[in-house]
Amino acid sequence: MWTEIERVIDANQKFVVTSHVNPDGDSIGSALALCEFLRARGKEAVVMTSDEAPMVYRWLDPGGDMISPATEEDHHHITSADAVFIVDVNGWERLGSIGEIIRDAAAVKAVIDHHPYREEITPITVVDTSACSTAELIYDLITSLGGPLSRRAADGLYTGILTDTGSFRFANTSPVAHRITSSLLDAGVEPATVYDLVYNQNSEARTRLMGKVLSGISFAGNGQVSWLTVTRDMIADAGTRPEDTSGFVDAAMTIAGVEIGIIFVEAPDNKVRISLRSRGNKDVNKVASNLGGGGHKNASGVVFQGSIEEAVIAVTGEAVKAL
Ligand SMILES: [Mn+2]
Repeated sequence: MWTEIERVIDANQKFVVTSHVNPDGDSIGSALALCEFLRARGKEAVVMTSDEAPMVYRWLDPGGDMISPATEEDHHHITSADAVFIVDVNGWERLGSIGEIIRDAAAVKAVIDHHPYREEITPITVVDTSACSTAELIYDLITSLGGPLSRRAADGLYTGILTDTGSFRFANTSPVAHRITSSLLDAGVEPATVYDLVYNQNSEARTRLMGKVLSGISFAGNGQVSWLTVTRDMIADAGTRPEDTSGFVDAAMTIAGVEIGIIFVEAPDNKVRISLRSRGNKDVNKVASNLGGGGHKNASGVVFQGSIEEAVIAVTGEAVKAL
């Protein structure tokens, strides 16, 4: 599986490792672990992303040398690189502003991902949708090539598996994921510390906003659809930002009997950002697709043009039909 990737590593000296827009635990953890591995092999390597990495993942980069967000002055890393590794994504448009620079660069490109195949960026592509995370694939790469697996790389890979499996709750939590996790603990990862650093970092303001949002929860379809609404005023009054609502939708899914949970977040220009979650066979990808959005069966999103009231009517109507 790794023959071609190994050839790319052996044949080149200067590397850029990049990933998708809106970086998450898996994209950042995987990219940093791969970068660490390349450096341990005597290569020059740097991690670069179009969008800024969330604060909760900054501890994975104690040297602060991850370039995130990348500006125009950083593009020379790409134009002068021998090879670019693209991880946790396999579509050009999901690479953001640096996608075009990478496309035009002379560097060899290689993709390592676990998302369903979208388009060919390069013939050197390893996509395995059976992997719980890209971190699982990077772990396999590092160990298949004989290491080394440093403590820092292990922290990145553990963070990737932790976040992409929803803290070992989602259906992708496989025996392989647990076996790799076991090796990562052997390499020194401290699970309680990582969990605190990633998840127990809410601000007081976000927690108060969450209280307000949760107290307004509504239901349809005999209690099988629940939804939360967040107006721009609520976000501003709490002294928070729209991204502080991330994760709120999961609270809607903790209620017994709820099959589909939805959050409506009012955005500028008469738009509403909507996230949907579902259990089992309830397909919220279909709900989102019918309204011009998309995603996976159990997690999807839509940007709705209209008021929050109009969005609630349209989306909950589709959600009830999907029960
Ligand atoms: Mn991932």
